[in-house]
Amino acid sequence: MNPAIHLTDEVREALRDHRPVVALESTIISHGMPYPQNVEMAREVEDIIRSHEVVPATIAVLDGMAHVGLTADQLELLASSGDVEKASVRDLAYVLARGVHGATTVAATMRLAHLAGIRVFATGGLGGVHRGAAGTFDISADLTELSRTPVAVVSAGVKSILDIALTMEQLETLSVPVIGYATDEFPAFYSRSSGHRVPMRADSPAQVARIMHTQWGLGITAGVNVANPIPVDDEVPADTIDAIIDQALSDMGAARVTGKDATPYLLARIVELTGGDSLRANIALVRSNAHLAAQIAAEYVEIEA
Ligand code: PSU
Ligand code: MN
Repeated sequence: MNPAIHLTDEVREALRDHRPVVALESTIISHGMPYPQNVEMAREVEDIIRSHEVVPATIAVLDGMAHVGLTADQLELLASSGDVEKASVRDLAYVLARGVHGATTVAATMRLAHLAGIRVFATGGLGGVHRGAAGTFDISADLTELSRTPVAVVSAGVKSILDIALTMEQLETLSVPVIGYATDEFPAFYSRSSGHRVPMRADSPAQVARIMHTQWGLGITAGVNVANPIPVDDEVPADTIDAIIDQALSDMGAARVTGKDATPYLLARIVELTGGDSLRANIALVRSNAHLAAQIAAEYVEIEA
């Protein structure tokens, strides 16, 4: 194993014994939600994964070491310290070499999970093609990473801070299977429907695991995106959230926020503008994704056995 990557005993032993493990990202903790809801969410998601007898592995860079599996104190630090850099794959070497803390995005978490031998990853929302990308070229490296790293990412679709149609097109170009979980429609994060169809559908964790195993058996190294709609009871009505997202985007333009600060700015602004309703929905969908990812990981190790 790479000397810059530290696995907890729990994660190392599970992987050695071919027991299921689910990776979790840390940008969602440090830059995606306010304190203390962020650390409560992080702990709860780990508990959900354990309730399926699956080992959770939250991933982050601490003092220049990539950690796969974190202690309670380390989760607390990521959630509460202002001193954690947002680290996508571009930034990984830079945070590691300087010995600082980095919260890993979907892209960087996929890469480290893959290096550790983990196949399944649960999160909330993927990055994608931003609205206005034709002018700004702002397309998340999450999509690049999905095109080249064989990890299945369970998410709730993408929120409409992104251009959903262009994100779907880009995923097709990058040869990333997008599997609707028990749905024919690509979910829009806060709502179950986006008006865009998914190209594929699975109705059980075993079906998802079968697609993963088949794809990687062919030597196709792309990841897989499992699009799991937010539970019905937790949905935020589309027209409510759309107006708020438009407001947040226009505030971002006025504040001249660009680059890696764009997504964290928008997420925080949406929480403010909804008075916390968006945060409750966000936490609910992460929980639901954790349940599904744990079940997929359990099925996947059965197939590999
Ligand atoms: N979308 C969310 N919550 C998040 C993110 C996206 O609803 O926390 C985070 C994830 O870590 C994702 C990253 O990988 O933002 C994408 O950032 P960027 O657009 O800069 O690639
Ligand atoms: Mn970007």
